[in-house]
Amino acid sequence: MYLLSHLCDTSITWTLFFPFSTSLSLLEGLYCTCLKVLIIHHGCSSYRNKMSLSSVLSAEAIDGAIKGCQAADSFCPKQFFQLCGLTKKSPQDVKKVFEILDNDGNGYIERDELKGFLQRFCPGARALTDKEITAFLNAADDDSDGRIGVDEFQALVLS
Ligand SMILES: [Ca+2]
Ligand SMILES: [Ca+2]
Repeated sequence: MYLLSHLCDTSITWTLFFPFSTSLSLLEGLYCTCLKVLIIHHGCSSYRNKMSLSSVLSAEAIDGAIKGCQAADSFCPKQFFQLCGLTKKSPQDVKKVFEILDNDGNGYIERDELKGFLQRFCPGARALTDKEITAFLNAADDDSDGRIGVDEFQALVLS
């Protein structure tokens, strides 16, 4: 990937230095290559985002936490965070997990994102029930705006 982007940068520099000796089709080709590299880069960064959960938590701990709340309405956020090992992590690591759970990246975890909470940890896990989502919000939503901010999430996990 580095090699590709390096190559792309070199091509841009090259066309800047020799703008008139380069044929239009070659420029178009380079433009397409750069676009492709950008697309590949973008794809990789979202892939990295998805992967960083396992860089914070071990697969075994996540598995244990998911197994601990398999039955509907048995999910307890505090217990889940303890079992998956997040309560022992740094505020920065907790923030990383928050950013993964904030699927649309608007800075808050909302009800619909809480519904797929377990699935962010394990794709095959069940959805949270309405009752569990409400209990989750009640436990975390200190300013009562109906969503969980990063401070509220860190406080819930680390307190
Ligand atoms: Ca969100
Ligand atoms: Ca809130």
